[in-house]
Amino acid sequence: MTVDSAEKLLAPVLSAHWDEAESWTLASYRRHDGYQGMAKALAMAQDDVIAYVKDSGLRGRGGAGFPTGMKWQFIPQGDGKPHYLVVNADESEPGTCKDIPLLFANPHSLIEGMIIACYAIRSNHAFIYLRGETVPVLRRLHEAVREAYEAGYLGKDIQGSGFDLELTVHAGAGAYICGEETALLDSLEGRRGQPRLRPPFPAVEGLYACPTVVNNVESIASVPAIMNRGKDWFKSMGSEKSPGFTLYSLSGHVARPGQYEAPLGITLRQLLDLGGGMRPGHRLKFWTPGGSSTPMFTDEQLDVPLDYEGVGAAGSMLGTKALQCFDETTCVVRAVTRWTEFYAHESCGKCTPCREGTYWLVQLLRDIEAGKGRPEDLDKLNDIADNINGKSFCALGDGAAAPIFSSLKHFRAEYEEHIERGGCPFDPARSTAWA
Ligand code: L3W
Ligand code: SF4
Repeated sequence: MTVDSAEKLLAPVLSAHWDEAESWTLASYRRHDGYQGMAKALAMAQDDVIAYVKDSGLRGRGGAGFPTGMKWQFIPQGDGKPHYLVVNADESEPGTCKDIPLLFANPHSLIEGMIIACYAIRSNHAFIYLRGETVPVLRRLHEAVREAYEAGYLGKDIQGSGFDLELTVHAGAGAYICGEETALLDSLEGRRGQPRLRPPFPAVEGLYACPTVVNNVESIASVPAIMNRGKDWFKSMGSEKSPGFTLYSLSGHVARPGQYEAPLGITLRQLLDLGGGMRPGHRLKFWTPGGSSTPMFTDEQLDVPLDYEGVGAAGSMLGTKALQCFDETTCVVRAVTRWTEFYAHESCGKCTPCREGTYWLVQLLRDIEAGKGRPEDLDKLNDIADNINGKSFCALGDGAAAPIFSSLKHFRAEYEEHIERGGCPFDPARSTAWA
């Protein structure tokens, strides 16, 4: 495919103006129909807004793909309790890098989406829980929120609608587990961030034990365009069960890594065409469809449609659409060791399978990588991962097991080679993945 025909696949909406000067300002956002979706929503009945977003088919962009409108509908009405919207901006999944650039370049799309969501679910207080290390993004968000208050998009009686909304930006302290929605809520309440038992789901008992919608940044930022351009326009992209546009984060050994906004359902082959292919002279060895928590694929899955059904049917998860591509110079044992070290470090320690299991996985992997592995270690790796997967308290455990299972499935011979040779068959100087 030529670059020209590959570029026809693009559907820039959230990223359409990122390269314009001061794209993050209210003035720039307004020049591109900013806050028009909000105006339409505020003129509608609240339940109609929920029904509209539900009919659009928008699915959560944080990893699970849960229908956004349905989540809003779960919020009980007439219960007399405050309702909250909490935006999960704690982006930390390895390879995932879409929400931070979106917030940096186009923060008003999120603020506008939050106003629409809060109006729909009858919430007068919304929170953004931001990954704390991203200080420049925090500053930019604060500035955008200030602009929105000054323009009357936040605060009392928004644009004469009678609807009030306060918006608080909260910076987390850098723990991966706080991206899990209930750990995030504990952290926001001032406690140590550890997952809560679900049910009750946040929609029933969330922040301060009140009904709460927790949505990903990209999910909420997509809502204004849907309200403004219409649900049929949105559904004209993607597939029947996974409609719309989305941000794909292409990274690793590719010629032009970056964010590519395109309809759901395109393939990695097409994305690689957009990104100039693998770096010259190299070929794809393995890749993740949605961050390291999603089982890895090889070049055999290049034509799998990148939507929830297509990736699911092929044995993985679309997750956050973080497509990390590794070429033939990468040692798969080394890559999986690094990911597993991450999970062991970030395990919150609440449940035994994940806390102990990730520790032991790291010990075995480090031994194999260092040439001290034994043949029986491969079954042991599989056994430990099996005792984590589905037996842990939250999704972090399953995520830690995923690269173990999938790397053993596709690259068992490479593990065996490490054990037989008593060391890594890759020249570390040539293995640039970790340079
Ligand atoms: C009310 C019910 N609400 C489900 C809600 C639930 C949540 C959403 C999805 O994990 C995945 C995970 C990571 N009544 C409900 C209900 N809900 N049933 O729906 O829930 P769930 O449990 O399917 O997923 P989750 O716990 O939200 C998300 C994977 O994403 N992932 C992680 C990415 C990390 C980031 C990041 O760093 N920003 O996103 C990547 O693949 O492993 O499987 O809201 O309350 N009956
Ligand atoms: Fe904590 Fe891991 Fe258990 Fe999740 S699976 S609760 S991160 S120990």
